[in-house]
Amino acid sequence: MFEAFLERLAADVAARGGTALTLPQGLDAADSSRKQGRIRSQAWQLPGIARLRATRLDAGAAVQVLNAVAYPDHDREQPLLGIDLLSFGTRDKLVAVMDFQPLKQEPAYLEHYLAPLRRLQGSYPAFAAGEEMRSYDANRYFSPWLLFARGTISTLQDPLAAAFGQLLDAYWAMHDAQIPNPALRAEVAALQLDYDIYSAEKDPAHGLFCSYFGKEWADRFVHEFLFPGSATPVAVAANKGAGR
Ligand code: BLA
Repeated sequence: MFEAFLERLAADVAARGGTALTLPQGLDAADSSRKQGRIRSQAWQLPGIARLRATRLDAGAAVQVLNAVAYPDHDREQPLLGIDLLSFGTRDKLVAVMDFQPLKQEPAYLEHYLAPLRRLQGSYPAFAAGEEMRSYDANRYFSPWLLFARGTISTLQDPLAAAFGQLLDAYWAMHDAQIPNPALRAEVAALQLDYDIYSAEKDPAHGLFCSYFGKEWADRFVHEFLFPGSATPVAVAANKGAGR
């Protein structure tokens, strides 16, 4: 089911004039030597978006994933687009998170950028049940109106398919309404860097990557592809300072 979602995302990227970015050697695809599983990733640049990345993990009925993040150009302080969809077929379990991930938590910022997401959440009660976060801090780079559910595939798959398309439409509409401001560059760059460092530290997927593709590949994937800001010298120095 997530393959159709990825196709929809890729079609939107193409319609917006996106161009493919080159991935670090060996991170565009990997096959598990331990269990049945294949991971594939792509990234694009498009007008106003410095980097949109997307990953599909296909491990048959055990687990299916679509994960994607859009990083706007630094002259835009708008939220990142964040998507994390996981389905565990053998357990009839689905976890879906879709958000406009805010760089700031100030009420004026949230009201300005998140009104469309708030409306969308209002139309999908299944994704507005206040599902609890265990590894992330819900107040850091997540919005109060994110679409988030853990439940069965049978109950969530139809609303998810409908909500996914509407989420993309809403994100592009918000994106198109922004006027870039070069004065924002330094601040937005610093906030996006912090997002990468924080996300690399908290991402609950590392264990899953290790179990399929080994620790060495998993570490590279997290720091060089998913959250490349977490591999910059400033991030490495910060982590050393924190004793990690
Ligand atoms: C949760 N994401 C999870 C979990 C896994 C992944 C295994 C735990 C499942 C659970 O909580 O029930 C898996 N994350 C992945 C995989 C990739 C990944 C396979 O990045 C592969 C690329 N996570 C994101 C983004 C968002 C996000 C962009 O990467 C934003 C929408 C959210 N994932 C997110 C949240 C949870 C989650 C909020 C619940 C974690 C928690 O309870 O704190």
